[in-house]
Amino acid sequence: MNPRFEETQFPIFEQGPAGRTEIAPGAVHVPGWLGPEERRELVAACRGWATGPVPIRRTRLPRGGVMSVRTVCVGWHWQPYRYTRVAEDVNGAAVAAFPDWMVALGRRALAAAYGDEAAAADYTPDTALINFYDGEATLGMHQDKDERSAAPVVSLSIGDTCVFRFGNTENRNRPWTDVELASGDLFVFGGPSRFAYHGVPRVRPGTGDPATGLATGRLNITMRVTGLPG
Ligand code: MD6
Ligand code: FE
Repeated sequence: MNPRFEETQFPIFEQGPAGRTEIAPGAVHVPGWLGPEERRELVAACRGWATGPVPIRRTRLPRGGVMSVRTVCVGWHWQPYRYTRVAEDVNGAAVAAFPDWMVALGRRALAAAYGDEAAAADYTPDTALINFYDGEATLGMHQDKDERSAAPVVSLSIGDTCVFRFGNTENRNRPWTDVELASGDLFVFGGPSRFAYHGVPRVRPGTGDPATGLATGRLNITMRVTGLPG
């Protein structure tokens, strides 16, 4: 087939409409959105951030628990339940800068999910949480509400497939929809779904693609707009 077929038929989407699923209003799943080269580049970039200036670690929770997911941040450092420039709860270092190429990637992701080029051009994420899941790691149902902005969250997954549980905006219980997020998938959370509860009840070890450079586990990158000054 003409390799430019999708581009010429559906100029505003990076995949044809069949490649996007609206899970709820404003919540869009685009399977396989990241190409092989982009997956490798993201894995390499995340490996770099994992070593410093603030090393990847399990986030401590205020009541004494520890998250099973390992996290490193860029742009702003997240700890429950606020953003700072300095990681007081880790080593006191300032987090790595949010790179311009990631702003561009976030804009392309928004355009692919919503097909709204104007909204995409306006989107300027300033922080990303990078989560690494081993085979046992899970993430409880939560809302992303520490940002002072209702701009969408862009989520990229690489490596092992997980079950992503997408709930409602009222509480952490049903109704929810379970979505399989596989390597290369894009998920965008915005509009009426921006404050929906969501979580990761399980990953599926051994389902990833080692060609990304990630032999085991799952990498998830969520870009956000903090709404914080400078
Ligand atoms: C994850 N992601 O997929 C965890 N939050 O590993 C999130 O918590 C998340 O994927 C907001 C929007 C998209 C997400
Ligand atoms: Fe979240």
